[in-house]
Parts: sequence; C-alpha cells; structure tokens
Amino acid sequence: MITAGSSHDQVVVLGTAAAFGHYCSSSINSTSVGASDLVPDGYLWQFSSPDTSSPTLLLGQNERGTLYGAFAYILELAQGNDPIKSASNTTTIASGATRHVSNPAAPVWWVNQWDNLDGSIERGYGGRSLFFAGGKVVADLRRAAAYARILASVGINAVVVNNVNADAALVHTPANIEGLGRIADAFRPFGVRIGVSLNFAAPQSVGGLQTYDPLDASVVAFWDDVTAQLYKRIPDLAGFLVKGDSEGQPGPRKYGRSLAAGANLFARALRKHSSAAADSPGILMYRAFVYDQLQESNWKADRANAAVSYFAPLDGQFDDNVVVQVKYGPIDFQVREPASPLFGHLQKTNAAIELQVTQEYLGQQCHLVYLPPLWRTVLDFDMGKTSGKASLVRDIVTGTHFSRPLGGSAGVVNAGTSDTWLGSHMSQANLYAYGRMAWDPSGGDDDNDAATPRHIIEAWTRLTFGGSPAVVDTIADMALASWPAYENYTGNLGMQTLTDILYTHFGPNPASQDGNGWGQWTRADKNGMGMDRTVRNGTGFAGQYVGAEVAARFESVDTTPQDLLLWFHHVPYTQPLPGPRPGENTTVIQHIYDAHYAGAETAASFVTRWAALNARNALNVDAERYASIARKLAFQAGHALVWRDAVCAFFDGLSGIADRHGRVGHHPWRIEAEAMTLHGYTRQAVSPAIAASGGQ
Ligand code: BDP
Repeated sequence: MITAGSSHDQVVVLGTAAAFGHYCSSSINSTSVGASDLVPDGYLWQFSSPDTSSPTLLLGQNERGTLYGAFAYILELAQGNDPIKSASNTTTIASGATRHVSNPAAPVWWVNQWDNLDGSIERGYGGRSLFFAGGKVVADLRRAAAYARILASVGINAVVVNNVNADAALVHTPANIEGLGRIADAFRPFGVRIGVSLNFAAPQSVGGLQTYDPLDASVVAFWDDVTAQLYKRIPDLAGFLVKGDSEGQPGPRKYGRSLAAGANLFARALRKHSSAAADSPGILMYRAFVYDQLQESNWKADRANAAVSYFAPLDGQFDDNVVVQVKYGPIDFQVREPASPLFGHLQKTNAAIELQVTQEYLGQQCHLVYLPPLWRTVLDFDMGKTSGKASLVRDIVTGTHFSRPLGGSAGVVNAGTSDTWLGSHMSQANLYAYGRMAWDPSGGDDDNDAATPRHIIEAWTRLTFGGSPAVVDTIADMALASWPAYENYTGNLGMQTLTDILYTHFGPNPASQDGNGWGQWTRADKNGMGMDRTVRNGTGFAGQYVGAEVAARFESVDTTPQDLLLWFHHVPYTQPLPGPRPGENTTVIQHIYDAHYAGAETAASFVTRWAALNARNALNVDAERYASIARKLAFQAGHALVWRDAVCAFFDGLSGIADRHGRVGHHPWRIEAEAMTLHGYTRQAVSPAIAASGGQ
C-alpha cells in the first residue's frame, strides 16, 4: 500500500495489474499500466523517468505473473545488475517511464518427475522421491514445497509428480488422492500446479472392470469418476500425462482404437471440470514416444519412423485440450539427433517439446554436460516452408506457427532428496536454463540476446558463485565446451551416444546398439557404419520431413550435415570427410579416433581449469561445493578416457584400420587394476570387456 509521504523513488509496488488499477489509480498515474500487453502469467516492470518520483511498478497479469516478475527482478539484483539497465525489450511510454514486458511464449511450461510410489525415481540421479515412499505420499512435504519455490523461481508453472510408466494405484485410493491434494497444497503458494500421470489399464487392473477400452461406457465412467475425485480435492489440477502403447505400457491399440481416441478419453474427462480456480482447463499431455520394443531389428524396422507413422495420420483428431508431447529427437534423448519430424506434421494438433534435464544418456549427473546448446539445435531447426514461411520448431511448439491455442514444453527433471536436488551442483544450470528457455524459446543467435546459452550460464554462475569475471568466464567456457566434448568422447558424427542400451544407459557399450528392438543402431560392420535412413535405399526416415528441401538435404551424403552423417547414412570407414581445418581431409574412421581423443582432452582440461580458479582464490564457493565439483570433474575426465579407449578399440578391431597417429591400443595415463597390488579389493571381469583396457 502506498501512503502519502513515502519516498517513491525507493518504493517498488508489487501486485497484479488489476489490483494496482483498483487501489492505486488516485495516488499514481496508472493510465499507462499497460495491462493489455500482458498474457496470463506475464508481468511488467515499469521504471519512472528520473525526474518524477513515481515508484517502480512490478505488476503481473495475475498473481502467478506477479511472482514470476518478482523472482526475475530479484534475480537481477542478486547478480548485481540494475534491473532497469538489464531489462531487454524496453519501451518508453508517454509519461517518460520505461517499461519492460515479459510474457511466457506458450501456456505449457511444465516439469515431469518420473517418481514411483515406492520412492524410487526412474532415471533419477538425485536421491529418493520428494513426494512418495512406501506406496504413499510422504507425510512431510516441506522439501517438496522448497522444490516448488525453485521451480517458480525459474518460471515453471506445473509439475507432473509421478512416473510416465504410471502406477495405476496412485489415483485409485482415497488416501492417495488426499496425498496428491497435499502435494498440490504445498505447491500452490508458489503458483505451481500439479498434474498426474495415468495408467491406461487402471479401469481393469485396479478398477475391477473387464476392459480398459477407451470407447467402453464403463471405462469412460471410471475416468470421469477419478477425474471428479481429483478435482474435488485439487480444483486447480493442471491436467494429466499419458504414455500408452509404448515399451510395454497399456494403451488404446489393444482394442483397435486410435491414439487420438485414447487421448480424447482423458481430455473429455478433464473438460468437464474447467473451473475458476484452475484459470485454464485441464490439459491432457499425450506422449508421442510410442514404439514397439519387440519389433525385430530387421533393416526396415526403424524405431525413428514410429512417431510420425502413428501420429501424422491423426492430425486434427485430437481434442483442443490435448497437447502431443514430442521428444526432441525421433529416438530417445541422444547426444545428437535431428529434430523430430513429427513437429512438422502436427498442424491441427497442439504440440509441446519434451526435453530431458536428468542426464539419462548424457553422463547421469557424473559428467558436466550443459544442455542448452543441444536444445537450441532442435528449437531453431526449420522443418521447411509451410504456407510460404519457415517453420522453426520453437514457433511450432509455442503454437504461433500453426495458430494453435496450446503448446509449450515439458522438461524431465527428476529432482530428489539429494542436497543438490539433481545429484550434482553443475547440473542445476540445466534446470535453470530449462525454465528460462521454456518461458522464452526464441533464444536467438544474437550475442546480446539475454536468452542465449552463454548468457544463461553466465547468469546462473553469478547467482550461484558470485560475479567474479574469472569465475563467470571459466564456468561459462567449460559449460559451453561440455556438450561438444561429451559428443566427441561418446559418439560423434551422429552415431549417437554409444551407451549400454539395454538398461543402464551409462558407460560405453557400442556392441549393444544393434540386434535388438530397443536399438539406436550403429549398423557397424567390418566395412562401414551408420544407419541408412534414406528413402532410396534405407528405412525411409529422411522422407518424413514435411519440407521437401529438408528431406532432400538428408537424403544425400553430400548435403547431410557432418554431425548427422552416420544418423542418416551407412558409409565406408574410408569415406573422405573434410578435416577440422580448411583444406584438410580426413576419413570417417580417423574422425572417430580424433574426436574421441579431443573430447577426452577437453574433459581433462575441466579439472585443471576448476583447480586454477581455486588457486587464484577467485571462487566464491565454500570448500564443500568446491570439492564436490572437483570430484565430479575428476571422475568425468577418467570416464572420458574409458569412453575414448573403448570406442576407439571397438572400431579399430572392427574396421582393422589403424589410427594415423598410432594412439589406439595404448592407454596413456591409465593405471590398470591388474598392474596394482590390491588390498581389500578383488579383480573382476568387466562387462563389456571393452570398457577396461585389460578386460578387468
Ligand atoms: C527412456 C527411458 C525410460 C523411460 C522412457 C520414456 O530409458 O526409463 O520410461 O524413455 O520416456 O529414455 O517413456
């Protein structure tokens, strides 16, 4: 409340634009409040001109917007910035005041947690669940509330609290519904709504019905009842998330029903409960990650083809409160994938992009891998001309390109009880960046744009470790080098992350990539490697891009970008390639060796760069965090050697073509267990043997 006599130039007025207009119009000139520029959850900052004594206004379109605006303001102050100077896109208005308006790019910017009722988290590397233990919701939700505060501070508006591989029991017992209600209560003060993953078969497995056919009246009634119970306890429920007909999960196809019929079943149950408390109707996020892992690994059965074959024919059949949630690439969170071609096909369907903050295939929080540069390759990908204009993924998922009412992004985060929430201090940069990029996916290549990957990591570093330029530069440089390094020492040229594919998704196991339905496929043999996904000779995937020029680009070896070469083509190891320097030539096999050595070298440099900061006393960080990060970086440097040597040995053995520089097979810097005298340890055979230089 502003009272007469307060010194306005020291005052920040905070509230919703509507409340401001109501209470303050007489004491402050509010004709220029500009609420009409705001969309739900958006906010503005307004700074008076220096010669007036009006207060700074910090106004949200709604209460949530006010909170986001306040967090954004505080985050500027915490970086030592003057918000008026750091605010981008400012306009000067009639009174001479400066206004900065910030609106979310799309209505959905959610987080997914893959938490199980027993308290474990699928692909979680940061401890146990914040929500569940022993089959029920935990009694003490204080830490969950702290997580809600984190999510609000980075601008997230909803979280799906349980695993996509959903436990049917979650929504079945009154105690669990009450538990979900308590989670929602803990999140509500921070403006973060909750959503729930559902199991398609619940009507049968826990509901006692004979069927879970989505068109059966008793099944419709079952879900209507579940939804009504949830809304009774959680009037602002964000919606549901459903994974069906994939990786063994039940779905509508069992009954010959389409995926759209399956999605609409839940969307209609949600529709009945649009309420004022929810301020938008419940949304059904339906995952496009549908494939059959039992498919034989025959040459034509390409898992990358699955999403478009299932979903493209259904475009236009989904209800308006359905959003199809599409993983960024056609396979599965790999270190490098072309953007999923499905984005180009969903022209009459709402779409959201699914990103993964939890580093499942990307080092599992033991490796520093800063993800925004990877995400940018997908968000900035152009699906080709539709209706005469470029169709960038970021414009499709915000709904602007195809004029869709809903869209946005979902980030799989999997925070847990660990002190670092995610399992490592540095990985929090990815959560911060996810929030920033979900709010504003435009990012851009302009170096002055506050949403570039570099600016985001610099801001995060200032907020986390203080503003010393040496610290900010070092961490930003390391972070920006980290994804290319990881790609180099794991799988370069688009061959993908050659992790053990059958479950752990951690550590090198190139041989596991082929010959199974889960495969990501290297198709490596003694003459060459790569998956032929051309229309002419291969699986036809390249032809799934709606833009003819995009499809044509990937169809030819000559025009496919080098970093996706083996993703689209099967080529001989001796295939010539341009080398790293102009005029230099190399071959596919030599590129593999060189990249793996270069990547491991970059990882080793992180250790010394971090230590150098400490030596210069530049680091505004307590000893515990310093040491924890140092330990992770040392592990990463060592594991990068394991990766390098395993992958190089694998291709050396298969191709019979030696490394030009004679490095492969020697293991500089490695100390072998079999060469040591071990006390208290026993020697074990390592599987795959290739991950240890001597197999042990
Ligand atoms: C894969 C994960 C698996 C998830 C699945 C999914 O390995 O744990 O259940 O994705 O996204 O990457 O549904």
